[in-house]
Amino acid sequence: PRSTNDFVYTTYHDLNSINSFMDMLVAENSNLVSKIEIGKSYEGRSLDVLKFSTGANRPGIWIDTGIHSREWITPASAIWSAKKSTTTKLLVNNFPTCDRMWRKTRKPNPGSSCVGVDPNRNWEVGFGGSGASSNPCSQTYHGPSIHSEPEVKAIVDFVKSHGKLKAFLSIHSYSQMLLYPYGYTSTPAKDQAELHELARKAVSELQSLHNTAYTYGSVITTIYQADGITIDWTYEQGIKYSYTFELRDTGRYGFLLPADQIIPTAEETWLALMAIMEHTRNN
Ligand code: ING
Ligand code: ZN
Repeated sequence: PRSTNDFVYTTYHDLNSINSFMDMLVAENSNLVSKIEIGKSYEGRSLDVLKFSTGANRPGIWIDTGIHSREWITPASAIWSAKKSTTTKLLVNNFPTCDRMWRKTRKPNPGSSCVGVDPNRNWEVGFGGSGASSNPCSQTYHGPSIHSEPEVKAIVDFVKSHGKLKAFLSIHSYSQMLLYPYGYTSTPAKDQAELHELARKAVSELQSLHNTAYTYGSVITTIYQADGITIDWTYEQGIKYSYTFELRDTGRYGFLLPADQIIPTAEETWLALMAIMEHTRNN
């Protein structure tokens, strides 16, 4: 494609194609969109943030997708939302094509033949607790130390240096859930009532489009104890509106969600994102 108008939103794309989408979007909307390289992955790929901004020193909203590589629907939705944002804010990441079900980072583990760390167990808050594994072969291996993964450290540095993020939305798949802190403790977050009510509203907006049902609540009460997760760290950094989405579906296709569900998923998710962004702006 020569422009983001020709880009095919109804299929899953490889990293090259996603990178060229980002560059085209920046070129076409240079007054709104810019690309910031916040670091490099273990395998040396750039970690790029698309920044949607109309003025300096404004508060911001972070959205990450594809931090777990096999969750393909999440960058696909983000691409659609990034395009949509240029006409009415989001981020993409990479995925290896060699193992479609890969989840973790790519860094080798010394002394083990198993590769990678779970980037959703590598964060400081609750690091190393029982809701993560110390076994390098586990899908939820927390890694050798806090923020050991370059992909996690890059986001940590970005969040700290930005200093004004008001919302942090970390998009995963699958299970159709909207989750807020905490995962590491059953002590309710101090903003639990507000986070819960906003989740209810966002989920009801989402369901209004295609009748897709979401459950919602804190991570620990809705799924399971999970230690060292992204949103517990961002919440304790003072980013009140820290949420994780688990997009479609509930298991029929799981990570292998058919491409004909990209647009409906993106469209319904957009409504929930708007509800959270509006509330963030007004509070
Ligand atoms: N599931 C999440 C996982 O990392 C989750 C569930 C979400 C845990 C948010 C903690 C916080 O186990 C997926 N699909 O990655
Ligand atoms: Zn995930």
